[in-house]
Amino acid sequence: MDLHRIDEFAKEMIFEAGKRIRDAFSYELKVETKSDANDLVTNIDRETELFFIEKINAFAPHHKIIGEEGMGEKVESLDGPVWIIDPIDGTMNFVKQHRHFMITIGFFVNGIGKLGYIFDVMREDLFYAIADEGAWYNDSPLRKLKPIDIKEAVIGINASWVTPNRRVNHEKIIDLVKTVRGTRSYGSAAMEIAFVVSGKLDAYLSMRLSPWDIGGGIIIAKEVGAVATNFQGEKFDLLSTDTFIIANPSIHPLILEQYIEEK
Ligand code: 2AM
Ligand code: CA
Ligand code: CA
Ligand code: CA
Repeated sequence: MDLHRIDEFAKEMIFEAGKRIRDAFSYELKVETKSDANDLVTNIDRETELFFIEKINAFAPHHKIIGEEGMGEKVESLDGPVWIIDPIDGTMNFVKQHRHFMITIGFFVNGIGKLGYIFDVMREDLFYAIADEGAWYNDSPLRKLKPIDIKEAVIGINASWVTPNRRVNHEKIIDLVKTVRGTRSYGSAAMEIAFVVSGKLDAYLSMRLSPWDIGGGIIIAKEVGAVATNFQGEKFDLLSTDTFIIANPSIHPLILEQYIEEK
Protein backbone atom coordinates (compact mmCIF):
# COMPACT_ATOMS: atom_id res chain seq x y z
CA MET A 1 0.00 0.00 0.00
CA ASP A 2 1.43 3.36 -1.07
CA LEU A 3 0.68 5.62 1.91
CA HIS A 4 2.16 8.67 0.23
CA ARG A 5 -0.23 8.38 -2.67
CA ILE A 6 -3.17 8.02 -0.27
CA ASP A 7 -1.87 10.99 1.74
CA GLU A 8 -1.77 13.15 -1.40
CA PHE A 9 -5.30 12.08 -2.27
CA ALA A 10 -6.54 12.78 1.27
CA LYS A 11 -5.06 16.27 1.44
CA GLU A 12 -6.47 17.28 -1.92
CA MET A 13 -9.90 15.99 -0.87
CA ILE A 14 -9.76 17.83 2.47
CA PHE A 15 -8.70 21.15 0.91
CA GLU A 16 -11.50 20.89 -1.65
CA ALA A 17 -14.07 20.08 1.05
CA GLY A 18 -12.80 23.05 3.09
CA LYS A 19 -13.39 25.40 0.18
CA ARG A 20 -16.90 24.04 -0.32
CA ILE A 21 -17.69 24.62 3.37
CA ARG A 22 -16.33 28.19 3.31
CA ASP A 23 -18.39 28.91 0.20
CA ALA A 24 -21.49 27.51 1.92
CA PHE A 25 -21.68 30.52 4.24
CA SER A 26 -23.00 32.52 1.30
CA TYR A 27 -26.23 30.53 1.37
CA GLU A 28 -28.48 29.35 4.16
CA LEU A 29 -27.54 26.70 6.74
CA LYS A 30 -30.32 24.32 7.72
CA VAL A 31 -29.76 23.49 11.38
CA GLU A 32 -31.38 20.49 13.08
CA THR A 33 -30.90 18.80 16.45
CA LYS A 34 -29.95 15.15 17.02
CA SER A 35 -29.69 13.40 20.44
CA ASP A 36 -30.48 16.58 22.42
CA ALA A 37 -31.14 20.30 21.93
CA ASN A 38 -27.42 21.11 21.90
CA ASP A 39 -26.40 18.30 19.55
CA LEU A 40 -26.54 20.05 16.17
CA VAL A 41 -26.24 18.96 12.57
CA THR A 42 -26.58 20.97 9.35
CA ASN A 43 -27.08 20.23 5.68
CA ILE A 44 -23.39 21.09 5.22
CA ASP A 45 -22.25 18.38 7.68
CA ARG A 46 -24.19 15.82 5.63
CA GLU A 47 -23.18 17.17 2.21
CA THR A 48 -19.52 17.25 3.22
CA GLU A 49 -19.62 13.66 4.46
CA LEU A 50 -21.24 12.59 1.18
CA PHE A 51 -18.54 14.46 -0.73
CA PHE A 52 -15.85 12.44 1.12
CA ILE A 53 -17.68 9.15 0.54
CA GLU A 54 -17.98 9.80 -3.19
CA LYS A 55 -14.30 10.80 -3.47
CA ILE A 56 -13.08 7.72 -1.58
CA ASN A 57 -15.38 5.37 -3.48
CA ALA A 58 -13.94 6.69 -6.74
CA PHE A 59 -10.35 6.46 -5.45
CA ALA A 60 -10.53 3.03 -3.76
CA PRO A 61 -13.93 1.30 -3.90
CA HIS A 62 -12.93 -1.45 -1.42
CA HIS A 63 -12.04 1.01 1.39
CA LYS A 64 -14.61 1.14 4.21
CA ILE A 65 -15.88 4.47 5.58
CA ILE A 66 -17.20 5.35 9.04
CA GLY A 67 -18.70 8.85 9.18
CA GLU A 68 -20.46 10.70 11.97
CA GLU A 69 -23.56 11.43 9.93
CA GLY A 70 -23.97 7.81 8.85
CA MET A 71 -24.15 8.61 5.14
CA GLY A 72 -22.08 5.53 4.23
CA GLU A 73 -22.64 1.82 4.68
CA LYS A 74 -22.63 0.28 8.14
CA VAL A 75 -19.13 -0.76 9.24
CA GLU A 76 -18.87 -3.41 11.96
CA SER A 77 -15.17 -4.21 12.01
CA LEU A 78 -11.87 -2.44 11.46
CA ASP A 79 -10.52 -5.15 9.16
CA GLY A 80 -8.81 -3.84 6.03
CA PRO A 81 -8.52 -0.17 5.03
CA VAL A 82 -11.01 2.04 6.94
CA TRP A 83 -11.54 5.80 6.83
CA ILE A 84 -13.02 7.39 9.96
CA ILE A 85 -14.45 10.81 9.14
CA ASP A 86 -15.95 13.76 10.97
CA PRO A 87 -16.95 16.20 8.20
CA ILE A 88 -17.37 19.06 10.67
CA ASP A 89 -16.11 18.77 14.24
CA GLY A 90 -17.48 21.65 16.28
CA THR A 91 -20.80 22.05 14.51
CA MET A 92 -22.00 24.50 17.15
CA ASN A 93 -18.98 26.71 16.44
CA PHE A 94 -19.67 26.32 12.70
CA VAL A 95 -23.27 27.50 13.15
CA LYS A 96 -22.71 30.21 15.76
CA GLN A 97 -19.20 31.52 15.23
CA HIS A 98 -18.46 30.63 11.62
CA ARG A 99 -15.00 29.55 12.81
CA HIS A 100 -13.23 27.10 15.16
CA PHE A 101 -14.50 23.97 13.44
CA MET A 102 -12.40 21.19 11.91
CA ILE A 103 -12.54 18.50 9.28
CA THR A 104 -10.91 15.48 10.87
CA ILE A 105 -10.08 12.16 9.23
CA GLY A 106 -8.17 9.04 10.23
CA PHE A 107 -7.10 6.29 7.85
CA PHE A 108 -6.62 2.88 9.48
CA VAL A 109 -5.53 -0.50 8.15
CA ASN A 110 -6.66 -3.46 10.28
CA GLY A 111 -7.25 -1.04 13.16
CA ILE A 112 -3.75 0.46 12.99
CA GLY A 113 -3.59 4.22 12.38
CA LYS A 114 -1.74 5.16 9.20
CA LEU A 115 -2.75 8.72 8.24
CA GLY A 116 -4.31 11.38 10.47
CA TYR A 117 -5.68 14.84 9.59
CA ILE A 118 -7.16 17.76 11.50
CA PHE A 119 -7.96 20.73 9.24
CA ASP A 120 -9.01 24.11 10.61
CA VAL A 121 -11.34 25.08 7.78
CA MET A 122 -11.44 28.86 8.24
CA ARG A 123 -7.74 29.32 9.04
CA GLU A 124 -6.77 26.77 6.37
CA ASP A 125 -4.37 25.16 8.85
CA LEU A 126 -3.58 21.47 8.55
CA PHE A 127 -2.24 19.21 11.29
CA TYR A 128 -1.39 15.76 9.92
CA ALA A 129 0.69 12.65 10.40
CA ILE A 130 2.00 9.69 8.45
CA ALA A 131 2.54 6.70 10.76
CA ASP A 132 6.20 6.12 11.65
CA GLU A 133 7.29 9.12 9.53
CA GLY A 134 6.21 12.04 11.67
CA ALA A 135 3.66 14.80 12.06
CA TRP A 136 3.38 18.27 10.59
CA TYR A 137 1.60 21.56 11.09
CA ASN A 138 1.29 22.81 7.50
CA ASP A 139 4.91 22.62 6.27
CA SER A 140 6.59 22.54 9.69
CA PRO A 141 7.40 19.27 11.47
CA LEU A 142 5.77 18.87 14.88
CA ARG A 143 8.34 18.05 17.52
CA LYS A 144 8.14 15.41 20.25
CA LEU A 145 6.42 16.88 23.32
CA LYS A 146 8.77 17.95 26.11
CA PRO A 147 8.09 16.99 29.74
CA ILE A 148 6.04 19.51 31.70
CA ASP A 149 5.09 20.00 35.35
CA ILE A 150 1.38 19.76 36.15
CA LYS A 151 1.58 23.25 37.74
CA GLU A 152 2.55 24.70 34.36
CA ALA A 153 -0.03 22.77 32.36
CA VAL A 154 -2.88 24.35 30.41
CA ILE A 155 -5.71 21.87 29.96
CA GLY A 156 -8.79 21.68 27.77
CA ILE A 157 -11.98 20.89 29.69
CA ASN A 158 -15.46 22.35 29.59
CA ALA A 159 -17.68 23.66 32.39
CA SER A 160 -19.57 20.37 32.79
CA TRP A 161 -16.49 18.93 34.51
CA VAL A 162 -16.66 21.26 37.50
CA THR A 163 -20.38 20.93 38.18
CA PRO A 164 -22.03 17.80 39.65
CA ASN A 165 -22.38 15.26 36.84
CA ARG A 166 -23.09 11.57 36.30
CA ARG A 167 -19.65 10.54 35.14
CA VAL A 168 -16.89 11.77 37.44
CA ASN A 169 -16.26 13.20 40.90
CA HIS A 170 -16.26 16.91 40.04
CA GLU A 171 -14.58 17.86 43.35
CA LYS A 172 -11.40 16.18 42.13
CA ILE A 173 -11.60 18.09 38.86
CA ILE A 174 -11.88 21.32 40.86
CA ASP A 175 -8.59 20.30 42.53
CA LEU A 176 -7.08 19.77 39.08
CA VAL A 177 -8.29 23.19 37.89
CA LYS A 178 -6.72 24.79 40.97
CA THR A 179 -3.45 22.95 40.40
CA VAL A 180 -2.86 23.73 36.73
CA ARG A 181 -1.82 27.05 35.22
CA GLY A 182 -5.00 27.46 33.18
CA THR A 183 -7.97 25.88 31.43
CA ARG A 184 -9.40 26.39 27.97
CA SER A 185 -12.54 25.21 26.20
CA TYR A 186 -12.73 25.39 22.42
CA GLY A 187 -15.88 23.42 21.57
CA SER A 188 -14.18 21.14 19.02
CA ALA A 189 -12.57 17.94 20.26
CA ALA A 190 -10.38 17.78 17.15
CA MET A 191 -9.17 21.34 17.68
CA GLU A 192 -8.25 20.58 21.30
CA ILE A 193 -6.41 17.45 20.18
CA ALA A 194 -4.57 19.48 17.50
CA PHE A 195 -3.51 21.88 20.26
CA VAL A 196 -2.24 19.05 22.49
CA VAL A 197 -0.14 17.48 19.73
CA SER A 198 1.38 20.87 18.93
CA GLY A 199 2.03 21.79 22.57
CA LYS A 200 -0.50 24.64 22.73
CA LEU A 201 -2.45 22.65 25.34
CA ASP A 202 -1.00 19.98 27.63
CA ALA A 203 -4.11 17.83 28.06
CA TYR A 204 -7.69 17.54 26.87
CA LEU A 205 -10.41 15.51 28.59
CA SER A 206 -13.85 14.46 27.43
CA MET A 207 -16.42 12.27 29.20
CA ARG A 208 -17.84 10.92 25.96
CA LEU A 209 -16.52 11.00 22.42
CA SER A 210 -17.04 8.94 19.29
CA PRO A 211 -14.42 7.39 16.98
CA TRP A 212 -14.73 10.19 14.38
CA ASP A 213 -13.96 12.87 16.99
CA ILE A 214 -10.54 11.37 17.73
CA GLY A 215 -9.64 9.02 14.83
CA GLY A 216 -7.39 11.48 13.00
CA GLY A 217 -6.03 12.98 16.20
CA ILE A 218 -4.77 9.80 17.85
CA ILE A 219 -2.64 9.04 14.79
CA ILE A 220 -0.99 12.45 15.02
CA ALA A 221 -0.65 11.99 18.80
CA LYS A 222 1.43 8.84 18.41
CA GLU A 223 3.99 10.63 16.23
CA VAL A 224 4.66 13.38 18.79
CA GLY A 225 4.50 11.16 21.87
CA ALA A 226 1.19 12.47 23.22
CA VAL A 227 -0.67 9.74 25.13
CA ALA A 228 -4.32 9.15 24.19
CA THR A 229 -6.46 6.65 26.14
CA ASN A 230 -9.84 6.21 27.78
CA PHE A 231 -10.21 6.80 31.53
CA GLN A 232 -9.09 3.23 32.22
CA GLY A 233 -5.79 4.02 30.54
CA GLU A 234 -6.67 1.69 27.67
CA LYS A 235 -6.97 2.22 23.93
CA PHE A 236 -10.10 4.13 22.88
CA ASP A 237 -12.75 1.79 21.44
CA LEU A 238 -12.95 2.79 17.74
CA LEU A 239 -16.28 1.04 17.18
CA SER A 240 -18.13 2.64 20.09
CA THR A 241 -18.26 5.74 22.28
CA ASP A 242 -15.74 6.03 25.08
CA THR A 243 -14.18 8.37 27.62
CA PHE A 244 -11.10 10.19 26.34
CA ILE A 245 -7.97 11.83 27.62
CA ILE A 246 -5.02 13.00 25.56
CA ALA A 247 -2.05 14.52 27.34
CA ASN A 248 1.63 15.22 27.43
CA PRO A 249 3.16 11.90 28.56
CA SER A 250 4.64 13.50 31.69
CA ILE A 251 1.21 14.36 33.14
CA HIS A 252 -1.11 11.71 31.61
CA PRO A 253 -0.70 9.12 34.43
CA LEU A 254 -0.95 11.77 37.16
CA ILE A 255 -4.23 13.18 35.81
CA LEU A 256 -5.76 9.70 35.52
CA GLU A 257 -4.61 8.52 38.94
CA GLN A 258 -5.12 11.63 41.05
CA TYR A 259 -7.89 13.60 39.44
CA ILE A 260 -10.26 11.39 37.46
CA GLU A 261 -12.54 9.36 39.73
CA GLU A 262 -15.27 7.73 37.68
CA LYS A 263 -18.69 7.11 39.22
P1 2AM B 1 -19.39 17.58 16.76
O1 2AM B 1 -19.37 19.05 16.67
O2 2AM B 1 -18.82 16.88 15.58
O3 2AM B 1 -20.72 17.01 17.13
C1 2AM B 1 -17.94 19.72 21.73
O4 2AM B 1 -19.29 19.59 21.73
C2 2AM B 1 -17.25 18.56 21.05
O5 2AM B 1 -17.83 17.31 21.42
C3 2AM B 1 -17.30 18.59 19.55
O6 2AM B 1 -16.07 18.07 19.10
C4 2AM B 1 -18.46 17.69 19.21
O7 2AM B 1 -18.37 17.12 17.92
C5 2AM B 1 -18.28 16.63 20.27
N1 2AM B 1 -19.47 15.85 20.58
C6 2AM B 1 -19.49 14.52 20.68
N2 2AM B 1 -20.74 14.08 20.99
C7 2AM B 1 -21.53 15.18 21.08
C8 2AM B 1 -22.93 15.40 21.38
N3 2AM B 1 -23.75 14.40 21.64
N4 2AM B 1 -23.39 16.67 21.39
C9 2AM B 1 -22.56 17.70 21.12
N5 2AM B 1 -21.25 17.56 20.85
C10 2AM B 1 -20.72 16.32 20.83
CA1 CA C 1 -22.21 16.04 15.86
CA1 CA D 1 -17.18 15.52 16.33
CA1 CA E 1 -19.33 16.37 13.44
